[in-house]
Amino acid sequence: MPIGSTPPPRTPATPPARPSAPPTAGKPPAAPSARPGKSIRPASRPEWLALKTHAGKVATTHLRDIFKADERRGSRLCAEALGTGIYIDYSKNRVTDETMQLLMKLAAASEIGKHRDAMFAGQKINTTEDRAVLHVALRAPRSAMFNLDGRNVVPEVHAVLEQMMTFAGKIRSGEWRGNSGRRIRNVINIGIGGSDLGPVMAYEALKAFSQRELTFRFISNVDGADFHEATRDLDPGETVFIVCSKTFTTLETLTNAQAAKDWVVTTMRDPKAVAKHFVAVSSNLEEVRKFGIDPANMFAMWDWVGGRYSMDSAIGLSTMIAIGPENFRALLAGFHAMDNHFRTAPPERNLPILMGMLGIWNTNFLFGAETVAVLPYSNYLKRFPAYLQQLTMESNGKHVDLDGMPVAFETGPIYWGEPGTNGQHSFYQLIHQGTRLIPCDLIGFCQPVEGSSPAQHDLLMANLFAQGEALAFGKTLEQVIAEGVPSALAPHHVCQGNRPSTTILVEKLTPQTLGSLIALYEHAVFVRGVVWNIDSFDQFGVELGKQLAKGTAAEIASSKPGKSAHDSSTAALIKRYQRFRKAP
Ligand code: G6Q
Repeated sequence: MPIGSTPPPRTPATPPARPSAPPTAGKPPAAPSARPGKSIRPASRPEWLALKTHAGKVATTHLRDIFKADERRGSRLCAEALGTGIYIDYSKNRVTDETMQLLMKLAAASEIGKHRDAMFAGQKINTTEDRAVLHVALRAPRSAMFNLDGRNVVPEVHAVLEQMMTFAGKIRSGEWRGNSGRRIRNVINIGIGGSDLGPVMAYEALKAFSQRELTFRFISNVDGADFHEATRDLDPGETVFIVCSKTFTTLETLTNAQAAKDWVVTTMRDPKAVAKHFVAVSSNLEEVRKFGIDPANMFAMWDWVGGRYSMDSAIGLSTMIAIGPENFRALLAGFHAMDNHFRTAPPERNLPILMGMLGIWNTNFLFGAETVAVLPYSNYLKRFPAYLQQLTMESNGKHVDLDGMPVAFETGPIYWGEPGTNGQHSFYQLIHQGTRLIPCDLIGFCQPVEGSSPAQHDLLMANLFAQGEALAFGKTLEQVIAEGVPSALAPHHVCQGNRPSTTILVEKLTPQTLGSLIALYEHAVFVRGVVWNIDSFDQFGVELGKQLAKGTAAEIASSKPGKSAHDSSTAALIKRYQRFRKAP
């Protein structure tokens, strides 16, 4: 039994066999541009090795026994970030006091504090791209200083915020009119990845705070169906498009922006309509101008903000229009409060460090847990797991370390999830009774959002608490038999328990707490990246896809048969597609 109290099939003291070896696993290739030997290998740290040895002991213990031995565990193994409304209970993780001490030793040896301070100081910690990582400056108060190459970036951040506030105010009040003088009723964000997932997630999460008379839609996919469905029932004369693209070269976004431009110009029979119906968020002024958007209608962003860390930059313009400038400021204040907590709280009470290190424990030591289920008990957070997938997996899905050397352990786990209670009626079965270990993040709120029933909220939260309990303690054979289940069926009813979960309990879902919650995950991802000694801020895998699609698109469009540059499988698939496709 891999998860119950009996010994697991894999010995935690030896690294789990990689189920699907990454390209460089096995015989590591030469790393020409690497800087071998520059930094210590995480897995050879004495603190890492101590955790490995220790994991062997913990593997044979059950949460039932751990809880029985310490009545105060549930109120001891928890922490709160003051001023954020966020409390975490990590007592249902398979850790002992010794585990936590060893994890804190590994955190200290990895110099999390030093790396964190380097990020806040604007040092170029994204070494592969030679860039600073300063998303924390996006939510800093006007009086703060964040220096980049000797220049304080905060005034620029606030200048863009002012520009956003003016524009958002005009759309919300109806002062901004379309080309034919009509009021704007629809706001459509065009963007993909980091220029989409944050805005969609925040809009859904904070819908209760939004101006309900405005319609918000989000177009990301290059699949024309996305554009069609988002616009088919709208009047272009009442619609404004926010084209969000840091680079302003992304195929999907530019294709959709062009489709939007054609739709507006053709329907309104006026090329000048672009000025009233399009704004851009980008760091590429030249491309924005080339596309035909007036630079006065462009909101700047900077290369020191990674796409997946950009929802609190001008990429959040749709969010600001939806919830209003004051609420947007509260969202930023929430991010900032968690930044301050991360910066100042002692490691053993520091939420991002705790969550980051527990993730390391579950991934690298406790049976090599391959995934994390994010289970928000709030329907408003239905896009939160998708948002976290990008944040965590694009950041920490890396196979080489900062020196370019292959890592000798698992890095970023797979994040997935759905809101509770819906998931309870489907995939929770595998979490409770399957053979895999799936640590869960259970996220809940003490108060319902205005308008939803407090009685239903009690039921919702009862489910969250019940799930955490069931995952940890399960149901023994003795209990099953005592319930009168026939002995032949009894094993099927047994839930082993011992499934780890962390409960994140937030006072109420508000713009402020949402900001703090996101920053909590951002910094937990950072902590893991530091321990693994990887670059959490580049994304060359994503860029490969961007490059390849362009060449393939040109080939599909060409009617001339020629020698394909592709492998035989891809070439045959393209040929077959060309035979049956509908030419544009
Ligand atoms: C995020 C990634 C990626 C990026 C999109 C969109 O960290 O780099 O998801 O956000 O590819 O890029 P643009 O904003 O440049 O269009």
